[in-house]
Parts: sequence; structure tokens; C-alpha cells
Amino acid sequence: MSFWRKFNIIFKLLIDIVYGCRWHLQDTDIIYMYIDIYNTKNFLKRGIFMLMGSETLEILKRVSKHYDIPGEIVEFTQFTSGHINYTYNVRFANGDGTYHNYIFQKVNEYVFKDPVKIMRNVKQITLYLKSKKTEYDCDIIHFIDNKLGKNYTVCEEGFWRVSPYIKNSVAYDKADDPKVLFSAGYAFGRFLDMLSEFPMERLYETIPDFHNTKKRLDYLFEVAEEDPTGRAKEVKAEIKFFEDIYSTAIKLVYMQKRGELPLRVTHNDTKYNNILMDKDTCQPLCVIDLDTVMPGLAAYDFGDAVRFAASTAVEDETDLSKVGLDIEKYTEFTKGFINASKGFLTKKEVDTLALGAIIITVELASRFLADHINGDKYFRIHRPNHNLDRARCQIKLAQDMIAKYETMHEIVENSMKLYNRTGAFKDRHFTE
Ligand code: GN1
Ligand code: MG
Repeated sequence: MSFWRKFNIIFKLLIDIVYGCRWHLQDTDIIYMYIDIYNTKNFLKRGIFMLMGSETLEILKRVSKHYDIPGEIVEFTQFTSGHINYTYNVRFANGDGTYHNYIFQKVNEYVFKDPVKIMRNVKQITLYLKSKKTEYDCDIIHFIDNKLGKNYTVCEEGFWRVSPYIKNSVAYDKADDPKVLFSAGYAFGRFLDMLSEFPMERLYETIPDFHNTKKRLDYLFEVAEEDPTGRAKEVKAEIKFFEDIYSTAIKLVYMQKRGELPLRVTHNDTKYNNILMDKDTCQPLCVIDLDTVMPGLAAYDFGDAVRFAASTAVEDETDLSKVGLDIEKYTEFTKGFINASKGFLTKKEVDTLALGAIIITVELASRFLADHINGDKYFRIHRPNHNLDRARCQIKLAQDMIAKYETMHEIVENSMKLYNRTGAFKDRHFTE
């Protein structure tokens, strides 16, 4: 066992003792904690990050040996926004003073039971998207082959995949400028458009019933009943919220079952930070995270993006007075999404978009709360009660959306009229 491994284990034990053994740290959480503790003393951040990251650096070096990537790893940073996989931006030195970067990602095998099949899905989808891509569209994510000719690597360090870093790209956890949301809406709408004729029976269902809101809520009630960690008694008010909204929350699932809403090949995780944006122009460069591309509902893709990008706060905001739906951001996103997708969405689908935003927000809140009650097994947490904070924030956001539902629906209808009149939008650099 390496020195850093031992150091990390002892350090984690100490932190667990300080936190009363309630919080069992994962390998990388330690880095964020350190950064948190020292976040007023910037000069320390980097030093401590490098110190704590030494073990990860060794792992990345071992994984890189499976690829024909020239040069030596000199530096890496970890992305903190994903809750499931572990993602690193890794810098290689060419030896002549120049560098190139790759994104290394370790797939979470607790969540994704069969990552090989996921990578098969990804290959099919990306090939298909490439065949549809026009000069106005974003880049298509590409995973490089390893020395065995596979787009993934299974080794002692886990299940990994590697993609070239897209120059000047950045993923934002919050959209501050409503204007850039038009492009984000367009990118996700166009993603659906490009895949609208993809034969969906070819896709492996990476997480069965992923957006089956009824099953998600039923599971929450079940886990609250079992109460494996004794936390359920502290969240009675939240559980009551889900009981009250149950009949609304399951509406889209039933509409789909009755054949009123079509299943489409959808992205299913349309967070704003799943679009890489250009650092300078804030325009979309690439839609990423294709792990959950499966048959689903357009309203959920629209809704999940709205939930994240049109919120007035971050996803885990603890000051609930700051949490709500920003109508201006919502309007811009909706215009972009409708512009790209109005050609193929059915009338019923359009009519359920605003409701989709409410339902997916309720669904995610239920997933965060169920995971909190279950002992934080699914979503990575970075502080105690993190999943509870996330659940409360999403409940507050859903409540604000319910209050604004009429306006939200009207904005969808106005966007439909707008693009009926002006015709299809073709330049993704347009922001109004
Ligand atoms: C998870 O890891 P990330 O951030 O890409 C989750 C999504 C949630 C999201 C909430 C496979 O996505 O469903 O909406 O967190 N992904 C999976 O932030 O469960
Ligand atoms: Mg994801």
C-alpha cells in the first residue's frame, strides 16, 4: 500500500471521528473538504490539492498506460459537478514546452451495472449523430480507443474512458446570463431532433425505469417506511409534500402508457453542465454525458434542463429564500428548445413541456430524499446532509414552478407562435 493511500485512510478515519462517524468519506471528497477548510487562503489550495491528489495522479498514470497518448502526465484537476462518475482534466506535457489535455472519467459501477453496454450505446449514438451533424451543430463527444481498440478500459483501477479535451470548453453549474440560455435550449432541442429517427430498440436501457416518476415516488415511500438509517422521522414534512403531489407527478408516466405521449430517444440528464460551453463566447460546443441516452419523454429533457438552468440558485442551495424559477432564463431556454424541436414535437408533447419541468423537479427531489434516508449510497455528497439540502432545494423550486405554471405554459405557446411566424432557426450563434 502506497504512502498516500495509508495517509488518506488515516485522514479519513480522523474526519469520520470528528463528524461522529456519520460521514464516510469517499476518496476524492477529502480534496474538496480541504479546499473548503482553506478557501479563504488561496495559496494553500493548490498545495494541499496536489498533496491529497498524489494518489489519484498515480492512478491516472496507470490508466493512461492503456492508451497511446504521447507525453507524460504533469497535472490534473477534478470536476466537482457530477454526482455519479469521477471526471478529471488531465494535462500531458509533450516535452517541448507544449501540452495537450484529455478528459479521464471513471464510471460509477454502483450506478451503472453494465458499463460495457453503455459504451456500446455511446458508440452507436455518436456515430449516428455524426452522420446528422451540420456545420451549425455542436461537436459530438468522442472516446478514444485504448491499445486493445476499445473505447473503454477495464483495469484494477476500475472502468475508465478517455476523450480529448475540447479546447476552450467549460461546464457551468449555473447560467448567469439569460441570453446564453437560448443556445443551450437549442442544443438540447437539436439533440432530440438529430436522434428523432434513431432506432431506439437498438439501445440498452442503462438504468431501467430511470424517469418512471411513479416508481421513484413509490420507492421513496417504501424507503421512508423501512427507514434504514433512522433519518425518516426528520423529514416528515418533505414526505407529506410528495404524498400531496403524487397524482400530478405520475401524470406523464400514465399519458405515455396510454400512448398519448411518444417515447423518443432522449438524453435524460439535460443539466446545463452537460453542455460544454465556449469560455469566451458562452456558446455550446458539445453535448456530453450520454450514459442515460435511452427511450424517454421530451418533456423530461426539456424539464430537467429548465430545473437546472432556469433556477435562481444552485441545485443544493441551503438558503431557500433564494430558490425559485427565473422567468427570463426560462423564456430564453424555451425559445431555443422550441426553435430546434417544434418541427417534430406533437401537440400533446408541447402541451406537457411546462408540466414536465415541475414533474422532473419533484422526481429528482424524491431521489435525493430517498438517498438521504438510505444513507447516501447513490449521489456523491460533499458535506453531511447534502442530499437532504438538495432535496429541500428542489422541493422549493418545484413549489415555485407550480405557482408559475400558467406563465410557464403560456411562454411555451408563445414560443411556438414565434417560430411558426419566423421559420426555423438555423444559426446556433444567434442569441436574439
Ligand atoms: C446525476 O452525475 P450527474 O450530475 O451527471 C444523475 C441525474 C440527476 C443529477 C442531478 C445517472 O447526474 O439523473 O438529475 O445527478 N445521474 C444519474 O444533479 O443518476
Ligand atoms: Mg450524468
